[in-house]
This record gives sequence, C-alpha cells and structure tokens, in this order.
Amino acid sequence: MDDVFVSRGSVIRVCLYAVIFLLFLELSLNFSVHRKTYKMVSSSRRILTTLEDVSRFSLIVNFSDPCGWMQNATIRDLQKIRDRGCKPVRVCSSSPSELVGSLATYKEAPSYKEMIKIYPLVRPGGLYTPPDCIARERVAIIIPFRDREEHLRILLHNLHPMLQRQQLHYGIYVVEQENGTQFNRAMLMNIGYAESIKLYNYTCFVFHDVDLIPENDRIMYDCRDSPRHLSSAVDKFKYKLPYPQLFGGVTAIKRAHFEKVNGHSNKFFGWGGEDDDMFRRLVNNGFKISRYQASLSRYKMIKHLHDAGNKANKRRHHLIKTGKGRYRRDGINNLHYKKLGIEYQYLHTRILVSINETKVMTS
Ligand code: UD2
Ligand code: MN
Repeated sequence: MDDVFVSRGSVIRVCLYAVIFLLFLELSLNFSVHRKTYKMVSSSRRILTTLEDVSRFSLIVNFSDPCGWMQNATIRDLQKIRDRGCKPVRVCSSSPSELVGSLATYKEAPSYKEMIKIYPLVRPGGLYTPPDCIARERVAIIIPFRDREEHLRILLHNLHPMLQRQQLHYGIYVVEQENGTQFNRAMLMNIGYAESIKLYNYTCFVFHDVDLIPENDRIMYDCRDSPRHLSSAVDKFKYKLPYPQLFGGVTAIKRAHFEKVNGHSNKFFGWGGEDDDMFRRLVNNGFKISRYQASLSRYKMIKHLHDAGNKANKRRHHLIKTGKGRYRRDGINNLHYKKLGIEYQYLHTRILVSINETKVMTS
C-alpha cells in the first residue's frame, strides 16, 4: 500500500516536472520565433548596396513575375499566360468592385513589425501583385523623403490596403536625401524614377508627398492618357484647389510622358516652385493636366512644421520664369547624384542618396 502511495507521488511529481518543462519549451520557442522575426526586420533595415546582398539577409526581392502584368491583353495572351502555369485568366478591372469609396483614414500607424503581419501579401521591397487577376500596368510609387519616419509609417499603413483593393501591380520607393543639405523634392523624384526602372520595368509613376493621406479609394493610382494631379482637395487648403496650375502633392504620370518632358527640373533646392515648373513643363510640351472630381481627390495632410533643411527657395520665381529654356538639358537626362545605399524593407524599398547642390546648379 505504502509502495503504491510512493509511486503515485512520484508520478504526480514527474507530471509536474513535465508540465514545467513543456511550459519552458513553449516560452523559449516563442521567444526564438519573435527573435527571428525581429532579427529579420532589423537586418532588412541595413544598408544593402547590391541586389545580390539581399539574399544574405533572407529578404528575397522578387521582381520577376510572369503572371503579373499584361497591358491590353487579348484572349490569346490570356491563353499563353495560362499555359505558363499562371492562375489568373482575367485582366484586373479599372474600377474594382472591392473599392469602398470614402475612407476612415489611419492617423497613427502600428510598428513595422506589426504592419508586416497586417499586410502579409506585400512582398519585400514593398511590392505587390494582385493574386486573382492580371494588373493593367506596373506602378512605381515614389516618395521624396527626409526625416519624416512617423509620416512614412502612417502613409504606408494607409496606402498598402488601398492599393491592394485597387488591384495594382506596384512597388513603393522612398528616396531619402542625406542630412546637411537643402532638400530637393523634384530631383529626389527624378532619382526615384531612374532607380526604380533599374529594378523593374515600370510603366507608370505616382509621385507622392509623405504627409498626404488619401480619403477615398476610388482615386485610382494608375496612369491614364494625360498626366494627373491627384491631390487637388487637401484639408489644409479647405479642400479647395488654391490655384488652377497647382501640381504639388500627389501626381500620376505615364513613363512615356515623363520621359517626353525630361522629368522634373533638378534645380529647385529648398521649398517651393518645383511643382509649378513641372506643370509648365507638361503644358508647354502639349499635355493637358487632368484631375478627378473633388469628392475623390480629398487628402488629409499630416500636420507638420516647415523643415530646417527645406527653407523657402528664394530663386524659385526666377527659376520658373527661365525654366522653358532649360527643359531639354535639366531633368532625367542630366541627373548627377551619389547612391549611398538601397534597403529592401518589408513594406518599401528605400534609396539613400547624396546630392551636391553646387554641382547640380552648375551642370
Ligand atoms: C507643398 C506641396 C508639395 C511641394 C511643396 C513645395 C501640396 C499638397 N504639397 O507641400 O508637393 O510642392 O509644397 O516644395 O501641394 N519632405 C521631407 N522632408 C523634409 C522636407 C520635405 O520628407 O525635410 C518631403 C515630404 O514628402 C513632404 C514633401 O517633401 O511631404 C513636401 O514638403 P512639405 O510637406 O514640407 O511642404 P508643403 O506641405 O508646403
Ligand atoms: Mn506637407
């Protein structure tokens, strides 16, 4: 009887040890899973200089996508796509049924670590291909950037779900200017164009201020027959267009059109004028600028002060006035910068660049 009692006691003790052991195992496994995620996130923030480096950090940036795109696909094209083993056999709609219209915008954003879980279909580098249909074109979203990390997180949190509903094949490129120099928004956008087409054959560019949050997902981030000014109703301007020639904020331009006008001017250092110059460039090259109706073009601008490295450009009026004579030699065909690094993060690709003002102004 005694013997039985002792053995029952030891069975209970063994069970207890087993439970403690299992608990410990569970905890440590959990920890290592989290640690691994964290490690991957932090390594993805490292500056990577070449595409090959990416594989070292287990961030596979896969730009090739035989199923991803087909412009004006015919029935025969679709058949060919199916023969290649691709599932989707229909072209994405230009106004998908998933769109909801007016949006409750996010004014805050979770950490990147959390956002990666929220947007699992976004591939490293901030790339996305619609899974159920063939996108009509390849869109590079270009964001000129410096020292607005929180704005960027909020923008990505708002853009990714919207662009996915729009069924676009897209990539998000953040072009960051190094500190200590006057900011040059237009040149950063030219660099975004030049660097993104080295990575993938984009056909459409959406140039996007980091602090503008769309309020309606029916404002399609694609390119149509004429260059588009998307952000024509901004809360900061009481949702009214301040003047008809405004071309700042968010714009969408076909690659061929952007190349026809030689991109933006590189000469606008500091705040202001670069957008007006681009408007004139397009109009003087025979383009009509189009806009969506005001109810779709609504944006919230995240509140901000003016940045120390982006002082009002005193030369802007002179540069605009004399711009016409420079279109052919000041733009994407005359782009001098130093690429300091490229990082493939989970929700965007970041390109860090250095711009030498004296060299740009004299070239
Ligand atoms: C207006 C225009 C903007 C541009 C600017 C004049 C609208 C809605 N916006 O913006 O497109 O023409 O006037 O240059 O018409 N940035 C940084 N870090 C900086 C400075 C600027 O990331 O230190 C980037 C960022 O993407 C920002 C954009 O440049 O959204 C424009 O700068 P801003 O927001 O300071 O200027 P804002 O609001 O007057
Ligand atoms: Mn702003």
